Amino acid sequence: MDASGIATDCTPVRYERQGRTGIITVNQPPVNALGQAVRAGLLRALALGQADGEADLLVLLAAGRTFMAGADIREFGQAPLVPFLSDVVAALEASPKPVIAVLHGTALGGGLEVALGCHFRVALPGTRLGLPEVKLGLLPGAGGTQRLPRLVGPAKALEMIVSGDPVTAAAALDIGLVDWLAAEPDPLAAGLAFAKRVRAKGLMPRRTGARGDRIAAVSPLLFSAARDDLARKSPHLFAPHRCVDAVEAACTLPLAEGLKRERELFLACMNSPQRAGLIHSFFAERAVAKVPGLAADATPRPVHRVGVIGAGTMGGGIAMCFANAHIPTVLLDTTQEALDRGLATIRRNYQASVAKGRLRQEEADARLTLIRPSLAYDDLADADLVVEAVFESMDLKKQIFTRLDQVCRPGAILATNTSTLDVDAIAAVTSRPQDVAGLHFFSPANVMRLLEVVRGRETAPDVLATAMDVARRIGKVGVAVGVCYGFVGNRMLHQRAREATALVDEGAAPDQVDRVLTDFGFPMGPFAMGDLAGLDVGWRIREERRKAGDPDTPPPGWLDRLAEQGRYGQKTGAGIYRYEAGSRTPLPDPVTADLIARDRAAKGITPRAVTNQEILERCLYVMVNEAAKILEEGVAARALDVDMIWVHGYGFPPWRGGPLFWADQVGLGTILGTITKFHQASGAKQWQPSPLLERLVRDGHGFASLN
Ligand code: T1G
Repeated sequence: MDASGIATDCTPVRYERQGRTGIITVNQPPVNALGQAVRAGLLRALALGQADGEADLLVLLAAGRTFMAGADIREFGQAPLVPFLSDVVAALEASPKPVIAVLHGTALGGGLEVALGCHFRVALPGTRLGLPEVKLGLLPGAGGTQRLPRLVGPAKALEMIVSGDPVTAAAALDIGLVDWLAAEPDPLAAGLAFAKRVRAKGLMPRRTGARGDRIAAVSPLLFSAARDDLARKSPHLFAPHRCVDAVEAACTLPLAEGLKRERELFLACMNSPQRAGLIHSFFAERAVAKVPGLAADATPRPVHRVGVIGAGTMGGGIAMCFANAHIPTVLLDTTQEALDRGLATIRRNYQASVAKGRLRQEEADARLTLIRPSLAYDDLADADLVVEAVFESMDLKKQIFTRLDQVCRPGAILATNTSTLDVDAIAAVTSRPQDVAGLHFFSPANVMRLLEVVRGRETAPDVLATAMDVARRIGKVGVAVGVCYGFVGNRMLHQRAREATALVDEGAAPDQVDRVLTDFGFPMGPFAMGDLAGLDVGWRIREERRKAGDPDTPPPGWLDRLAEQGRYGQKTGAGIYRYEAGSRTPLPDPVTADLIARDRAAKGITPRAVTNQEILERCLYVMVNEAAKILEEGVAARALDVDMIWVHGYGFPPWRGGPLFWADQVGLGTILGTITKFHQASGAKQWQPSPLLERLVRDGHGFASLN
């Protein structure tokens, strides 16, 4: 009990009074998520505030780095716990005493809905406000779809709720979402200052739910246009369409019925497999940063200066990653012409961002100055980390690492961006294999979020910790993997590509295979992807592997014939598909169909009709089987690591959670049965069922048991 004689501790929510202002403080680290204890604490603290005869108004704020950042996502999928958040919001709105919410950090989801139930809203500098529920396969379920339109109008509300993107404090003031931008950085000082204003003006509670002016006579065209837009942009997603339904209800129903409609739509989203997939992706993306078995005392080494070798597409993109994180970077190549070309590409990329309003000119210029071109290895002498990004030649990489070993200071980390080659073999040419790792970026390196962090046999724990920390600093989803051909992502991709090509050999058309995978939710299918990456890339790798006598690499087929004719894909205007001038839309090409037919004839294959279901099973189940083998070998530590590699590196639909989360939803017994059938029919190695998969099925477990 404090001096005021008021019970002050409703942990994790506290009530106290300063003068005539009741203060409700939420304190539930790390983000003040609105779990059951916080919701119950809020109701108790609110009741204390109402009962406190000395308090004529209330201020609601949060301790720590942010106002409430939403409902507690960990509660989802479990039996709902009272009090419901919507009841807390309703109680705040019904308060006879004015309630002022003071927002700082990230006022998101249920946190912003709590603020919408308050009568006034104050934002501190730097605050971001949003309703990101749609990104979790949900919609604002505590009145946000009904109150936000009443405050900012249905058009702005639709934009915020359907996109899930936050707005800045200044933008929130502009649209009427907040009433005042506080100057001071302290929530309590801001709240007390605004309370004085409310008192001075004699303002009474302004209940958002009671407002009707902004939702009167809204044209139905607003919602039909939103639905048309969604049909084009995200036909697969369930939640965004429900968001439109909910906001439409705000404009067509009284509040009580609108809230009921919102609840129905929220539960429909909660029960959708897409919600499960997106929430798995949310937590998995954070879990991958915690590498199992990495000693807690493995402290990252300081990385203040970086070197990148190779000013080509990958090297230039990688240099941009570091410059974007304000890390000075030396970009090294062998000729001035290569450097000039690389810098010109980087400059073009930055200017394109400026032109799209994504980057201020001065920021683009500052980043460009952080990239210093060089022809001299000596310029890498004081680098803390060097990333080699030259083309896939083991001989060349060994030469480079031999040179780096001579030039770089002791303790510098030497990383290779190889996508398939043996990191241990590269490390072995140096006197410091413990300082060598793989940093496998994905093209375009400055855009794709995935970074496979490859730990070699001798990579030191603190080197792995440093690489994971660098991934975080440059905004990547770093996933630790072991050494094998193709590591995790490309090893699985290789199996999918082989099945896709075999399906065409047997009678499917490339565009049929691609359409099955885009209908599944991939942004593009394997053949359109091949045309984008360049058919010459795979062709050269297959040629190298044929020369090395690899039994796994099939003799040249129609894909090789296309590359031999210089049909590399988009970059040459034709590959598997043809492309009209200036267009990137893949169009079936009779030249390819003819090559396929001739190739089948040469192999004695009579083409057959291939079903879409067979295409889906053969392309995806072969990946699941390969992933199980990868887990068995310890090349990936957890199923969620594999999921995040595919979601962030290969466009696996995030609402499906990743290949292994999806496999659990399909049912491992079903998948194993089909794999066994394919193995019996073909005897092919890739269809040999993984013993791990067989064990999971036998024990009645899913891949989730390996997280
Ligand atoms: N619930 C539970 N845990 C959460 C959480 C949440 N809402 N948000 C973050 N965490 C955990 C996270 O897992 C991590 O845990 C730690 O907090 C730090 O997070 C009814 C239904 C707020 C911008 O979608 O966007 O409200 O790994 O690493 O980079 O209508 O977290 O340390 O163990 O991300 O500084 C809506 C989700 C929920 C916001 C901070 N709200 N969170 O980013 O830290 S649904 C959201 C974020 C809802 C209502 C609906 C970010 C952040 P650990 P972090 P950060």
